[in-house]
Amino acid sequence: MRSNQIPPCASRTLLKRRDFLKLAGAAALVFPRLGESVAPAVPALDKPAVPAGPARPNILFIMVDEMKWNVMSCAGHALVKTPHLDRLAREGTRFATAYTVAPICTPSRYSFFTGRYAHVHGAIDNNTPPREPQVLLPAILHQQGYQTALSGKLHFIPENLAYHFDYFWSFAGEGPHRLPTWPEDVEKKHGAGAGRKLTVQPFPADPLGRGLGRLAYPKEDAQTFWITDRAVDFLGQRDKTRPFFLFVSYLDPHSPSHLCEPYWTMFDAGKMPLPSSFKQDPNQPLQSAGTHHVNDPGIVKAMTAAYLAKVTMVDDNIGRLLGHMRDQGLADNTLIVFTADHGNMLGDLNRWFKGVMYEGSARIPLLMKVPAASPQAAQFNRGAVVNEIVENIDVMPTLCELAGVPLPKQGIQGRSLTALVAGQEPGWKNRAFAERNSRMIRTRQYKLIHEPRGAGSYELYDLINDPLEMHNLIDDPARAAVVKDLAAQLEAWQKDLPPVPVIAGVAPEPAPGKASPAKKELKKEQRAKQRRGAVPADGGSTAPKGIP
Ligand SMILES: [Ca+2]
Repeated sequence: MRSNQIPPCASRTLLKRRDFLKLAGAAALVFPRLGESVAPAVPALDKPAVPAGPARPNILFIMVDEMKWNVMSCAGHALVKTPHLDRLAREGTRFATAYTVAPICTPSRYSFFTGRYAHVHGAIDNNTPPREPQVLLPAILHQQGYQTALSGKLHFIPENLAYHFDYFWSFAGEGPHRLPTWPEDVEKKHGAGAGRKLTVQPFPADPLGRGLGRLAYPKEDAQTFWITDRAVDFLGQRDKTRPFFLFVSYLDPHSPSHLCEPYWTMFDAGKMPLPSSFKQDPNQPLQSAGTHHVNDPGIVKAMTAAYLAKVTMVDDNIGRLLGHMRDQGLADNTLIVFTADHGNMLGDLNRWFKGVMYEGSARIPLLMKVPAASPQAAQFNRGAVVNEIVENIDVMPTLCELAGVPLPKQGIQGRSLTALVAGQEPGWKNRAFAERNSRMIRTRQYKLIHEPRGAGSYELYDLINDPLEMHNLIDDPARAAVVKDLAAQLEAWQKDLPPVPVIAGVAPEPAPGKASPAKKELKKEQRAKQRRGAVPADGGSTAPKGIP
C-alpha cells in the first residue's frame, strides 16, 4: 500500500476520541498521540469547512534550506547561474533585503507559517516545540478550501503529524508516514545506506569538511530530484475542483555537501575565490575544531564549489517543476514564492553555516510572482527589485491577502507586502529583527547585535559603508545615540508577546509539553533513527554532528 498513487493523508487520518484535545478559543479539532493506533475520524481533515471560491489562487511555495541571499545570478552572483530563479525574479518581484527572524531551521519555519517571531511562538531552537498551539498557514488555507501538499522538509515538532497537509512526501522520516520517503526509495534502488554513501571524500579528518563528498548514484535519484518528482505527482493527482497549496521544500543547498555527477565536478574548487572577510589565522590550527568556524582556505574553496553546484541543482529542479506547470497550464494561475529558511556564512568572517546575526546567515532570498489575472499582477509581475527591508513573517500575511483570506489584527506580527510592492506604503517598517542565541535589529543603515549570554555584549555595523560587517563600531562615541535607540527597540521587541490569533474554524496545532507522552515518543523515535544512522535529531538533514 505504499505507492505514490495512494490517497492523500487526510482521507486516511483516523483518530481516537480519547486523544482529542479541547483547544480554547477555536473549533475543537484534535490530534492523535504519537505512536498510537487510531480509530474512525471525527473531523475529516480533507473536507474543507468553507467551499473554495473561484478567486482563490493556487499557491506554490518553494523553500530551500540554508541558501545565502545573493547566491543567484539575478542577485549579482558572479559564478553561479540560476536561469530559472532569474526568470521568476524577472516575471515577479525580488525582495533584495529580506531577513529571516530566526536564522535556524525550526524557528524560522514556524515564523514563516505563523507570521510570528520565534520568542513569541516559542520554538526557539531546533528541538524546541512551540510553547502553546499555533495557527499555521496550511491549516488556514485548508479551512478555506485548499488542497494541501508537502514534498520535502517541514521540520516541525513533533515531526510525525500531518500539520494539515493532505499529502506529505517526506525527504527523510517526517510526517504521518503514509507516503513513501526518499530514504526508502533510494535504498530500494541502491541498497541500505545508499543515500549518503560516498565514493570520494576529500577532507574526512575535518569536522566541517567531513560533510563533503561524491555520491555514487545517478542525479535522478538524488533527494532534490525526488522532491520535485513528488511535487509533480501531486499536480497530476490533485483535486482539480479545488485550489492547491503546494509546499516544495528542498533540503539543498544545506549540508552535507554530498553530490552526484555532474554536480560534483561542476565547479573547480581551485578557482573559487575566498570571501573578502575571510582571513586565514596563522596562529590557529588549519583544521576546524568544529563546524561553525573555518580557517582552511582549501576547505572554504571546496565547500563553496559544492555549494554552488547544489544551488545549480536546485535551480535545475525549479526549472523542471515550473516547466511542468507551464505544460499543465498552471504557470499563469499560480502564486509562486521562492525563499530560504536562512542563509549560510560561506566563509564570511571565517564562519560556516548559520545561527548568527550576520548577513550571510540572517539574510534570505525572496522572490514572489502572482497569477496573471490577479488584481496585483501589474505591481508584482514587472521584475521589480524591492530594496526596503522585509521579514520572513511578512510572507504568510501576504499570501493570505493575495488568497483573499482575512486575518485577525491581533497575533500576526508580519505585515502584508502588497502595498509595499505597489509603492503605496510610505510608513513601511523598513527594519528587521532576528534572534537565536544573540539578537539583532537591522535598520536601513545599521545593524545592532546583542549577545545576552555571559556578561553581555553588543556589536554595531554600518551596512551602507561596511556591507561585509568587518568594522564593529560599538565603541564609537559618535554612534552612542544610535546604539541607545536600537538597544531600546530590541528590548521593546522582546517584551511584545501577542497571543495566538483566533481564526474561526482553524485549530491551533498541538504542542506537547516536555513531559508529555508525545514528547517522549518523539525522543524515542529520534534515538531509533540515530541508531540506524538514517536521520539525526536536527530533523533529518544527516548533517555532521553539531550542526544546528
Ligand atoms: Ca535550515
